[in-house]
Amino acid sequence: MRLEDLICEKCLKPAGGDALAVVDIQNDFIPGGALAVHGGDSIIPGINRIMEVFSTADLPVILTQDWHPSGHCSFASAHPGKKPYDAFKSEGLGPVLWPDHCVQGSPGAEFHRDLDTRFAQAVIRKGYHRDIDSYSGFLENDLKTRTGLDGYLKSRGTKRLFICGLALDYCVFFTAVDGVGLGYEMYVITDLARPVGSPPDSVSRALKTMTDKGVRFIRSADILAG
Ligand code: VGL
Ligand code: ZN
Repeated sequence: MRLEDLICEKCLKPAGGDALAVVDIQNDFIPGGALAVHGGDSIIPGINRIMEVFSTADLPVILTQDWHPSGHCSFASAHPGKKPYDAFKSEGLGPVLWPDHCVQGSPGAEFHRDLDTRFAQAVIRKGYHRDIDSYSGFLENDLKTRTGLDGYLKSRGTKRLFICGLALDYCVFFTAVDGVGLGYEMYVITDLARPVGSPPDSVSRALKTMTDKGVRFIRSADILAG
């Protein structure tokens, strides 16, 4: 299954009840960063355009920000003898360990300078508990601890959430699946997301699971400005 082949919705105009979440457009996920996602920078201009469409229509735009303390449990450096991208599976961690990334207050944790953060009304930070990782913007990997995103969206009347950003096979994927579980209609904007691709089956697993759970896919060009 390839992202380009997924069935896409056509020509949809954002309206009341819609919101946009932009996932982890931070220096460490951009080429040159600690956990670089191939082509991560190439989606930023398109993300700015779509954020403008939502904010101009007075619809919620939320940024998520990976925000780890130093020594975070998801870092290979916290596990003696392990290297970044080594396979690792334990409660709420894995399937691989990561390089140190998005350390709180570090330049790598900052939003990329080209991201136009003026269009966002809320920033949800995640992954700030040293012993729990959080791929999803809604729920930490213990599947209990909430980030507050659901409360924010519900209080702004959101029913349908569009997501884009990095990385397709981790934070975008888990946010999309949790969103469905919390009752949102979820749309991944296919041309505005890029994967890490580690381990090698991470993208195919993510696409299959999202499809099975009822996540929908749309191209940014099919989201119409008002
Ligand atoms: C992410 C791996 C580790 C992501 C965050 O934003 O997708 N991936 N931390
Ligand atoms: Zn992380």
